[in-house]
Amino acid sequence: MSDDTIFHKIINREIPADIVYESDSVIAFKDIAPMAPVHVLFVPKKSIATLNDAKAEDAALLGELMLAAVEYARREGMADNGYRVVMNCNADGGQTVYQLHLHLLGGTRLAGFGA
Ligand code: IU
Repeated sequence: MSDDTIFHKIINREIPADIVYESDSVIAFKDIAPMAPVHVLFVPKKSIATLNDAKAEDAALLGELMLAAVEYARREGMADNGYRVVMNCNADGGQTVYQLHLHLLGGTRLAGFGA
């Protein structure tokens, strides 16, 4: 399991990021290449490369990621209009950084999936 991704460097303050939330187990920062007016990444501090690598013991951590995103969406005033959370897994899912992370996207009307 890789524990030296760019996100680990952000967690360890080896490279800068615009950090908007942090707890003992989760960090959140603005995406460097935002796909929406609000685009924040919620990342566990524990090394988990992909969603495939999450174990039953990580259930609470995954819930914390989700709830931290909801809380941030509320604070940004996006709760009523809505927002999207996305987790990409492996190549076909579009994952490029192999430390699990949840994307929170909002602040505009996002295009729908599918045809
Ligand atoms: P993905 O789900 O693995 O594709 O998402 C990785 C995201 O990390 C992507 O949206 C990048 O813009 C973002 N990112 C970042 O915020 N800071 C970085 O230094 C790097 C990527 I590299």
